[in-house]
Amino acid sequence: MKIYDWPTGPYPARVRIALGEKSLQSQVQFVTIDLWKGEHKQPEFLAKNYSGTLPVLELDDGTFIAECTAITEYLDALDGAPILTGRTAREKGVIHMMSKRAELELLDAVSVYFHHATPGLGPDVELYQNPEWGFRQRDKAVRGMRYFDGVLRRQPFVAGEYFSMADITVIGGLIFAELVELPVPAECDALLSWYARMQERSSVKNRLAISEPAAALA
Ligand code: GTS
Repeated sequence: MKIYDWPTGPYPARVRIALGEKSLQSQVQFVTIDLWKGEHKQPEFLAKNYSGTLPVLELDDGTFIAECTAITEYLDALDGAPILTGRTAREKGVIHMMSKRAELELLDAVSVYFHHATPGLGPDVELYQNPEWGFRQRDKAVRGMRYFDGVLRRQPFVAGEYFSMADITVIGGLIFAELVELPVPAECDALLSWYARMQERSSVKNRLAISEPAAALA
């Protein structure tokens, strides 16, 4: 399998964490697409993913799978023992709902803030910006942080009792928030202590190391 990504990107982080959780790192070859040069908007890449976003998984039969949720579902199903996307119908429904909510209320909102109300990827890549929309989405993201803080006051993980894709999506949101210097409100102590715990997981800690050549890791 190949994964096209930008190693430090928050969305790519989601798939890198999923690979770590499933111990699939050695089965993937990474191809870097330079976001800052706009390589993801060039026809060669758009032919792989119409949306012009990263990451994209390419299977050995030439199938391309984009969208972090879809890639995670694929990776999780490979060994017939899903641990990230739910084992029962109930788990699958709740995890999907919470992951979608983490995209809508947090991660995608931070992303819109970055692309619209900050210089984003620079003038050559950001061809249309709407700062007012960006700032609204920034405020939405902070509201999302408060929502997930409330969730994590009641349960240890975003979708309940187990680590899942929904945790990974919130982690992606907080990685992006750090990059754009959007702090989690100090009173969101449940979210902050959950995030400190998440950063101790090896899949999260080692997500950048997994695409380095073996020699560089020695
Ligand atoms: N819905 C997509 C998914 O879940 O995979 C969104 C993917 C996405 O926005 N990826 C970012 C991207 O390609 C990568 S990163 O910002 O996290 O590194 N952004 C570039 C752009 O121009 O939108």
